[in-house]
Amino acid sequence: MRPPMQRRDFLKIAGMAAASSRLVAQQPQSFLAPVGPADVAKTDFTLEIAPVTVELAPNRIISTIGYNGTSPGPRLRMKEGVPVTVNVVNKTDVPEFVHFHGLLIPSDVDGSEEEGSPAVPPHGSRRYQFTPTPAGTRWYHTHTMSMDDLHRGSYTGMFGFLIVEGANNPGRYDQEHYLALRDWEPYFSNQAMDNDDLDPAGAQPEKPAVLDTRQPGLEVQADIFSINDKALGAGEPIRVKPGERVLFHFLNASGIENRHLALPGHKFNVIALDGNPVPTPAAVDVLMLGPGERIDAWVEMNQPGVWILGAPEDPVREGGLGIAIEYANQHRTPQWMPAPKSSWDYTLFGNPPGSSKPPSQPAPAERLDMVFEKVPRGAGKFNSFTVNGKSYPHDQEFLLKQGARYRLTFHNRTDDAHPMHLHRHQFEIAEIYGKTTSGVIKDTVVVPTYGRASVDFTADQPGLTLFHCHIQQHMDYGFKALLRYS
Ligand SMILES: [Cu+2]
Repeated sequence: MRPPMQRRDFLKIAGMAAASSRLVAQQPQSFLAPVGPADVAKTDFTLEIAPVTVELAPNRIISTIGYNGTSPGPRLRMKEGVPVTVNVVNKTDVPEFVHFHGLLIPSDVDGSEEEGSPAVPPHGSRRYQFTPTPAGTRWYHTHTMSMDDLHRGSYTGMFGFLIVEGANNPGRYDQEHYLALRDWEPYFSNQAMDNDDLDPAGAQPEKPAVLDTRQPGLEVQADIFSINDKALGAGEPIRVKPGERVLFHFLNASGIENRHLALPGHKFNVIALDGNPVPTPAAVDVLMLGPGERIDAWVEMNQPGVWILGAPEDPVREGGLGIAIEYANQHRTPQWMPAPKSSWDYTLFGNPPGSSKPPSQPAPAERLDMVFEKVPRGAGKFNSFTVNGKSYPHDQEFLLKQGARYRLTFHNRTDDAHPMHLHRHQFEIAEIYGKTTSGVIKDTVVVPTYGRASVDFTADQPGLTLFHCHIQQHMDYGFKALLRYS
């Protein structure tokens, strides 16, 4: 570890007036700048990886790595089925990978070292060419390992929305906003805050009879948060009028923690999960997004006032995870009210149980089971993780027959809820929280603490396929597996 005084990244300069005024001059444009040419679907893109500064608030300036001088990076808007070229220019001293999350594309352009995608060399460039599919809210981000370096991988500012335009019709809306949730200046802690208590405390079928009481390792934590590039209170509010319907595209771009969101007095009408329209749109008080997940939801603006759309947990919201929603002609400090007690439940959005709608596919005959376990301090100061008792890469464990449909069952024997991501494929949630469902198509699912979940997918994307926890530290210390086509 480098001594703190030599850290170039995540430079906290609160109170250093002279330095901050110099850095303010370099601040990147707001992510929600007026819609311009960048918002038109294109076929050629350039992403330049280089140091950036992010002014979260006037006294909170972060120095990190970003794309095209900003963090989040530019919103990439592509058309489904129309081939694109993404030129990635790496102006840093280390190899980089750009992963296109949620797209069904070949291994060599997926942007994962494990799958054999070539790196973008230091001070070099690489061209990714692929045909974007399916339509929906996707995103792109670095896919390097961080290990014990909190200035690499998903701790940096290298992330952005990627929109694949298709025929999906989100319905009528008056405004549209893309909001990415982030944390900054992470550090190691043995007091990691647990924000998972808003989730179903019900079925814990994988809870061991005797719990592991060994001292756990250091985990990554953060106290500074933002939505896009602004901490709560520092950016422009979202200005609305009574009766407007506002469509939000949320992304949890954190590499650390599952997050919740609420807007006092309003409900979120969830229409898509991970960019895929859900069979049963439903209104909820609180959203939950694991790292990597997206939610598209519209809100009917029918409670005039000035409100905070933000994290229900006070330290997280007060640390910056929020944005003001300001109704016309309302002038006051943004208000927060505790959200009604609520459990996030993916099955709410599935085909209704007992409905005449059949599951979208019959239950697959092919089964793969994965048991997730945590080894306290299995990696020195840090915990390590195993899948089926073994560490990565599971050479012969997970062999896929092309064209077959699989049921993948996750047994989470750890005391954490993990956002599990399958590259280059989408899966349908079949069972979670002890309930069965169908029709919810995702690429990332949060498997509850000591919980079990089953997902079905068709092996129709030949090539190495990475499967991993989207919490950076967990992935780096073993929480991943490589699926191979036989
Ligand atoms: Cu995890």
